[in-house]
Amino acid sequence: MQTEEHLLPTTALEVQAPVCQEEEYELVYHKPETMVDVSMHYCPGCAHSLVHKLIMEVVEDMDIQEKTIGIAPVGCSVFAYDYMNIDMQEAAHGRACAVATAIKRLMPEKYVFTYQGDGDLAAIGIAETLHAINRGENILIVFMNNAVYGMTSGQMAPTTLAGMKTTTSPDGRDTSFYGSPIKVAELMAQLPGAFYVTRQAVNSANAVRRTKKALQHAFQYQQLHKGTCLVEIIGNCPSNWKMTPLEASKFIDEEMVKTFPLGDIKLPRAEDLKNIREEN
Ligand SMILES: Cc1ncc(C[n+]2csc(CCOP(=O)(O)OP(=O)(O)O)c2C)c(N)n1
Ligand code: SF4
Ligand SMILES: [Mg+2]
Repeated sequence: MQTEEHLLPTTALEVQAPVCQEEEYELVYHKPETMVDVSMHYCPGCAHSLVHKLIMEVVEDMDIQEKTIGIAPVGCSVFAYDYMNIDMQEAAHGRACAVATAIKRLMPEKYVFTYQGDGDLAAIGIAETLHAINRGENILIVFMNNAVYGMTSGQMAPTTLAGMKTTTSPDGRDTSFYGSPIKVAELMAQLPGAFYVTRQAVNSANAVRRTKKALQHAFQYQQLHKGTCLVEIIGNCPSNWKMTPLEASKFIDEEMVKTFPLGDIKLPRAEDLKNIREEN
């Protein structure tokens, strides 16, 4: 009896698969060694995963894995400590800046950063954040602003846009009743302890590159002990915004940036940057 192989046309059997040599390929992507090699729990297209990677790329590029301590928040990114392969400490909701203050004061040679959402930082944690920056704590605050409480199913946050529908503002945020969205970066930049404040996004390739640059600068500035760095990042929440990731990216360009314009808000003075050293 004939096998299926015998029934195949001979030409199909003669086609040789190309032999690929690894060195012929250009490496265009690698997962930083500073990340744990596990799947993340985030929804598809969520900005949290991308920003985790950017932070960990900077830590890898600067070769400071052993010297970096991150503070994880409460919110969708509560498990950041499972993904970032560095020393991490979980903080209660809103308390990351207070925890970071203690760690940095005890170990001033470490690079210390908090990673916080807008519910965490701008609602329950706004007092801790403001006081830490006012004191000029030498920490980096990475502030993920996605305009909702993502983890708890999309309630209105202090940063929810005027008119934006959320589960607790089903007719759209009425600013005469709830107040206007808080512009955290502009507010905090007023404080004397703020050294570097910028607002970036990650909804396009260029925006991702700029965000990585901002994070790089903020980590380097920590060597100077001259105050707090705040990198606000306009994130997204496709699930609670009820959009596809592509629609969410468009929404950022068309709506979010009207309230939260991107760019540097407070830059260090040139004379303050003289003593930055290359870590690697
Ligand atoms: C003291 C306290 N209050 C409230 C909660 C409930 N809670 C958990 S996550 C969250 C909001 C998180 O939103 P955000 O910080 O914006 O993070 P996202 O999930 O959007 O990334 C709240 C209110 C809690 N865990 N602890
Ligand atoms: S609920 Fe929103 S913020 Fe949370 S993981 Fe999903 S998309 Fe990201
Ligand atoms: Mg949020």
